[in-house]
Amino acid sequence: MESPDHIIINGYRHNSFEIELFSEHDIIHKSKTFHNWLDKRRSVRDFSDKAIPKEVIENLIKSASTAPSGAHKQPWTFCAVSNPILKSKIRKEAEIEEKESYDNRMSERWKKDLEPLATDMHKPFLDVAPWLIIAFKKVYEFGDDGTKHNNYYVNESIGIACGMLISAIHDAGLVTLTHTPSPMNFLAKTLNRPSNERAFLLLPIGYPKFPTYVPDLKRKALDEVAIFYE
Ligand code: IYR
Repeated sequence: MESPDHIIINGYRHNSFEIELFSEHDIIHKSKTFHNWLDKRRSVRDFSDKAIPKEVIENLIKSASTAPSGAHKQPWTFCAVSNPILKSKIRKEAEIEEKESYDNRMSERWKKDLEPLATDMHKPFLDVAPWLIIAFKKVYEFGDDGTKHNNYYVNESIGIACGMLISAIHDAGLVTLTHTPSPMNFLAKTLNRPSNERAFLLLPIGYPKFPTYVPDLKRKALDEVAIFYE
């Protein structure tokens, strides 16, 4: 007997959804292959200025926007900046905040923890990378009458979307960095965002500079990050 292509629940249409069912052998292989590939991702701070077509950035943002979100509100706006004047302005503003952070806001312990990464207040990648994506979270939406409606699980939702964006960037053969100049409220002003949006994460995107150097970091082993209750 054939299943209907949709049913009505609570008065709303629910479409039939099909996902290909793989054998146990295949799911072991697929999950292993995915991990091997994802494990090759590294945060990169040195970018090539080689151009990236806008279409690539559009596809990356479309991938990020497939993320699950609280009540499917998709509470995010991704601002993609390639304009060199705007990138320079963002760099200048970010470096003002970073200087203050490194000089006065961050604890000695924090700076010590960052030593292996060799970061400092200088952020040349904000000029050099061909694109910057700034993810804004939408804390609330405006109703038709101008009333404000809070969104749900906003941090979780945009965090997941950014994780998917990072995976999509890696899959495209490009590199990125999760940059969080702090405080980052200057970004809403510079990019002219409405009052319901707050900057969440800034991701420069491009090819890496060649040769590329990244810190010699190890990832935690499975038994350090997982506990099984069987
Ligand atoms: N936002 C600063 C400092 C910084 C903080 C953490 I936690 C990092 O993992 C890396 C950097 C900067 O971008 O330099």
